[in-house]
Amino acid sequence: MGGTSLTVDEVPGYLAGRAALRGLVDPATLTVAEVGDGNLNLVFVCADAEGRGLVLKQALPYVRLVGPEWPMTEERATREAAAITAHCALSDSVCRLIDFDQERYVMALEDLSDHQVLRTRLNAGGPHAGVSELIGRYVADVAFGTSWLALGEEEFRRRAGAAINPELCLITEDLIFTEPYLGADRNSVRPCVAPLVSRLQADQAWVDAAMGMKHRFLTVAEALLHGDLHSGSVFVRGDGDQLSVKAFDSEFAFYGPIGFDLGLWWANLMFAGIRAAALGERSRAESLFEAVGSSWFSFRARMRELWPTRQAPGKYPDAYLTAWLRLIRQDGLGFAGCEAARRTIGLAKVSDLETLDDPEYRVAATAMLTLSRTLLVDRAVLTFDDLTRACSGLSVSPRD
Ligand code: SR1
Ligand code: MG
Repeated sequence: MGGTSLTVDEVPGYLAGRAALRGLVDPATLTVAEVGDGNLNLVFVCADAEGRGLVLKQALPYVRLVGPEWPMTEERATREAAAITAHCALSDSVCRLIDFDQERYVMALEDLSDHQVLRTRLNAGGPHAGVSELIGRYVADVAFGTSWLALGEEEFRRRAGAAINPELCLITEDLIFTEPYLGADRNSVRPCVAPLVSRLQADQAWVDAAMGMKHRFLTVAEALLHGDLHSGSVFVRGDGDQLSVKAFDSEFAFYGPIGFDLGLWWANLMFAGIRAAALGERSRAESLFEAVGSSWFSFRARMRELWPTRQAPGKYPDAYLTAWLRLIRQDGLGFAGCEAARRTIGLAKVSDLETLDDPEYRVAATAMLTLSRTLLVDRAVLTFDDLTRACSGLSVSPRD
């Protein structure tokens, strides 16, 4: 029964008809707003007169950003529901799934209206202390918990087989790993950085490194990833002891290289930091660049904590973890380089850059493309201190 999109007016009746939902909110006093501002889905925020709420997310049979001319399987909702279920069992930093309607591809999700999207908070200059550490821990929890180390090899392969997501992975393969480097009609940049993009696309070291990351993305299946872990896929509320961080929107989930989730996260911190720097907020920029390393150290610490819980210690000595972490870190840096390029050049850009005026945009986009090259080409030797220095050393004053 795919293809029957809900409307705001239909939502109360829909909720009343779902046994799992009708007791959670009062359909008779419901207010409903469609707030989907992502690239793919309908999202309805529902609240009743008593202040109870939930969110419905429905997969459309096409890519919303482009329209019906780009059909897209609604099965992505089934895959997202499965990923949320698996991830919720392993981490508190995940938006909860309440119900899944397999016929209409509608998920009912925990209402996080008291949270805000991290990218919105960062663009407005809001606080981020502690967020990156929690994201590092979340990535470790779901990565380790869905890996062969926690599940055993046979169960791991069964789960990896069940979690394939070819259509959504193809979007990633095209947008993140192909088009920015080889060129595409869907690419666009403002004229002020077009010469730099042309130079990069003629830079064999950059292109080859990106193709190397595409190879990793296509061939490595370590854990059930979020698959699209940028600052628009993270809700935050509060600060300090009251901080709540919840990852959401995991429709791109698949068994892939763990560094992919880290790399997307890192690049999006860099976008936020470069934006801050371009706007003259130097110390805020530094703190965002440092948050890249913070998430890695938190990820690594949690992986080390989980390591003794692996199923077959005799088969996986401690040196295995050391080598594996090195590989994940290198992957993360390379994937960050791809995300830096794709969100600057390709389809589906980031408001961190796109809302800047031309003088600030020029320096910020130039900085992100410069970082992309450093991350990709130097990923095997780059330390987080090097990276912080590289970010901080970039020319990001519009007056430079
Ligand atoms: C056509 S979908 C474009 C992008 O939106 C999602 O957030 C993913 O990042 C995807 O690449
Ligand atoms: Mg998304």
